[in-house]
Amino acid sequence: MEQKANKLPEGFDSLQDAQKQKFLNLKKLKDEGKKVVGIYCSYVPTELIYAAGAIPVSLCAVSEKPIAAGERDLPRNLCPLIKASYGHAITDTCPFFYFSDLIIGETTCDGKKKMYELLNNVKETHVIQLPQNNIDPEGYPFFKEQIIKFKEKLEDYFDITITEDDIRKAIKDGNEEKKNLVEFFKLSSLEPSPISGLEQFNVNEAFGFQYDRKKKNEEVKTRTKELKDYWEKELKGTKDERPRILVSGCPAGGVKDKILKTIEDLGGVIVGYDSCSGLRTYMQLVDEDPNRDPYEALAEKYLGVNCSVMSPNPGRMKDLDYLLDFYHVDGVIEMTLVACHTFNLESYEVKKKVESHDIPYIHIESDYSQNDSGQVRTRIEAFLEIVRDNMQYKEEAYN
Ligand code: BJ8
Repeated sequence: MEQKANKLPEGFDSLQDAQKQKFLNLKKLKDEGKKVVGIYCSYVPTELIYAAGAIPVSLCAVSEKPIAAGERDLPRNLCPLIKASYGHAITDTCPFFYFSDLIIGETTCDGKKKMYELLNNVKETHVIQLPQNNIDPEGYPFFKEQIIKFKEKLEDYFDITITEDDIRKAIKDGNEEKKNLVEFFKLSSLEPSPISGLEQFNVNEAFGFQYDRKKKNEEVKTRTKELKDYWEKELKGTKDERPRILVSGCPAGGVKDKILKTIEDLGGVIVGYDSCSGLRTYMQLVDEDPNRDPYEALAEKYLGVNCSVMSPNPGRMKDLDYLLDFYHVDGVIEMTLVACHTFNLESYEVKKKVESHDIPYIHIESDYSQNDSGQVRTRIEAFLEIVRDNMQYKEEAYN
């Protein structure tokens, strides 16, 4: 049956060209009858959304524009990511929110979970309850039950049945995608890195808006191969003096230019991310053992996301040990968003961990505005000098 074409939202004309294209791709799928589910977090098992025949889209907002609208209902001293996400929703200026049939929230930080209560007045929002940490074994059966409830919500809402086979297939496809992305994120462990961290961030973001999973896998593999070949032919055996930086902390989409671009403009190279934007998110696969309960396997994978909302959160420190060595990191810049209490508090432990590797560390707390861009630039510039001095000192000491 032919589907009725969907309307364009009012704010469509003001979108950037790349945004328009992503949106038009999604609109085409909606016009063909595809269902869309909006999500905000790495704890949401997207396998179930695919198993429901729907497309998951990430709704975390990265623009300063909708914040003023968000502050009409939300307190001003809240994280910009939450205010911008909510502001977009109430002003209907996020094309992806506009086309989402259902929204999935999760009880991560206090700000997000309370925001979801209000968001439910704008569009139906189902909230997945998370345990407080991922080290207490009792959390896993609890989270497994939440995953089953999430599946039942999708079945009810879309009036469908999701079979175990659907879920197992989605797990298999998801693992394939994760493996390809891991290879892509491994590229920057090469010396010199064949890709800038900003480009890596942008490419990963663009992959997120490729809704055809087969095509996406092909694109990831092709781009990885191109870069690997480039390294073999042009870079292998050459020396790169740029400090290798790991960016840690909150999602960085809203401070991409202010922080990520500045690091690289000032002569650093971002080689990895200890955040929801990098290797860490894709490293753990979902167990495909046919004898294993798939909900249990999903619970194990997704509770393994070592976000600062977990308390305590020793897994992040283990991830850091791995990432610092794997990417041969020279310096760590931790970026936290203003009013993100969990990441801001955890920065104390991150600093200790990084410095135990004899690697310089700096913590920059910022928001989506440009008010502090001069100050941020000066701090990054000074930090890179410290990192360079440390690199030189180590080279002299060990050679
Ligand atoms: S798994 S990082 S996507 S919660 S909204 S916690 S910045 S105060 S986004 Fe996140 Fe999931 Fe964790 Fe990743 Fe802080 Fe702001 Fe809360 Fe935030």
